[in-house]
Amino acid sequence: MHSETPFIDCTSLIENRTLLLEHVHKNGYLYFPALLPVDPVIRLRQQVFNVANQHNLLESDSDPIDGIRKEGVFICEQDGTETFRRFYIDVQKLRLFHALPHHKRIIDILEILFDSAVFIHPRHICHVIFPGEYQYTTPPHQDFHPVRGTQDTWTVWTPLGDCNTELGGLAIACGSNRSGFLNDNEVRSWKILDDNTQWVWNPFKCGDVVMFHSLTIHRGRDNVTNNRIRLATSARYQSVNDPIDEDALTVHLGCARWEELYDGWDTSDPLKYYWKAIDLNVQPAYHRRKK
Ligand SMILES: O=C(O)CCC(=O)C(=O)O
Repeated sequence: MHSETPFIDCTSLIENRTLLLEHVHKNGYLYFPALLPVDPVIRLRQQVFNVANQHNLLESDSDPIDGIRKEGVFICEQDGTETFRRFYIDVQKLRLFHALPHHKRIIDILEILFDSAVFIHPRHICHVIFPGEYQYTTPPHQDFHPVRGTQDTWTVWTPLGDCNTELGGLAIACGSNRSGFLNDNEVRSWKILDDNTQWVWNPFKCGDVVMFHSLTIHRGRDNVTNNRIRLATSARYQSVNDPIDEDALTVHLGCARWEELYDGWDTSDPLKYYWKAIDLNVQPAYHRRKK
């Protein structure tokens, strides 16, 4: 059990860039309770769980919005099963999943933070966390390792629904951004995280949002419920002027091509390929260069 203190509410800092930057430098995160209106967040929750239901992952006599997993069913991003892949592609096809990270309330804050126009990476993640099997709980990590491009990339983590102690959620190692870029294996294995690490976490309400720097160490918390699935999304943002890794412009996990995801969307939907109209400094994919 790790000691945790609650997030500091940063709402009052939004109008003052100097205070915002001070908080960011010291803590590595920004926490905004009730930043987003509940309606689109709940609608996305409903849509993702409807997809889960179509894939036979939910208890048959339950209401999909409650996210009750079918007894004995467990899937996760790392398990490499066809069941997960098929489900995840259908989640990635949801237009709202790609539209919600563009919400004005998020972009307005990041514009102040970056002091420039914001570029929204199109590669979004849906965190679908089944209960149990804690070996798959997301270990501590820095997002710069998978994301690359500029270190001044920020992640916005949005729980799709209320998230209590049992459901878990996201915890942040307060101030870990100040340690610089660390050896990924040593972070993931907890080797360089001692007992003095100050973890921040508190229960989340639907509409709350946590933002953190790409060097800030964070982790998922175990979902210790009997049968409830935890849902969250994470999206990444940077100044439009900074370099971006070309893989950040692909679909998460490479599970599909954009053409496949866009198949059922309106032909003239402006959200399709929006990044192609922006003059970006795209770098060759770091992880493919390494292979
Ligand atoms: O939602 C989770 O369980 C983990 C999320 C996470 O690690 C991330 O957004 O990078």
